[in-house]
Amino acid sequence: MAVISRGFGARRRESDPRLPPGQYLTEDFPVLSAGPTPRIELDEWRFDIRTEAGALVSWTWDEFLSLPIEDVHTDIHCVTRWSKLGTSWRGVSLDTLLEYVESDASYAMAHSYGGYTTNIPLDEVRDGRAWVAFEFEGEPLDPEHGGPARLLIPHLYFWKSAKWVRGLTLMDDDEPGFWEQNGYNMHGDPWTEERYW
Ligand SMILES: Nc1nc2c(c(=O)[nH]1)N[C@H]1C(S)=C(S)[C@@H](COP(=O)(O)O)O[C@H]1N2
Ligand SMILES: [Mo]
Repeated sequence: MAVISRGFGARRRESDPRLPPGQYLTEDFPVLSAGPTPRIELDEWRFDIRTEAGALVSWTWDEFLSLPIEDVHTDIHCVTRWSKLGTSWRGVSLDTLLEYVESDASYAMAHSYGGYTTNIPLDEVRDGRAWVAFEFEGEPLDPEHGGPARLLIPHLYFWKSAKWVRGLTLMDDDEPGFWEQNGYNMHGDPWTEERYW
């Protein structure tokens, strides 16, 4: 009986409507990093947005924390097939950050301390769909998970959520970032399984 009810439980969990196709639920928080964890001192931390015309806006850590901060509750989905439901974050929305620049760009390249990059469709990160997050479950974001701050773009596969993010470069045309140059999809919608090329 115990075996049967465990199996039933597993099937029920896999058919959770919040779970995109081909994903399984995990309770832990796996660390996926392409290189070593960079350590960034808060007094050296900057977040920059450079527009396609070359204009630059730059925030220090204190300036960044004085922006409107939002609580975010969301599910996250990694292309390696784990999904985590109901995670809690705090951060500044990209809507807020993009208000500071004048731009008609359609894409952005996110740049991280350590050299990681990933391309972002700008029309999909407005309207409360993306943040620069610095807290996870009520605690400062662990360095392994991208602290001091990372992108959080939960409606795309989690490789788009650049850890240790240090800025965005706005672009008229789409360009591949680190994983996108190595076979990952240019867009990355988990609901249509845009995993690889
Ligand atoms: N800077 C940086 N950001 C990154 C990565 C990375 O290697 N470097 N990996 C990406 C991938 S593939 C995933 S699944 C998530 C993993 O985030 P986590 O380690 O907090 O689970 O971060 C993404 N952001
Ligand atoms: Mo990933």
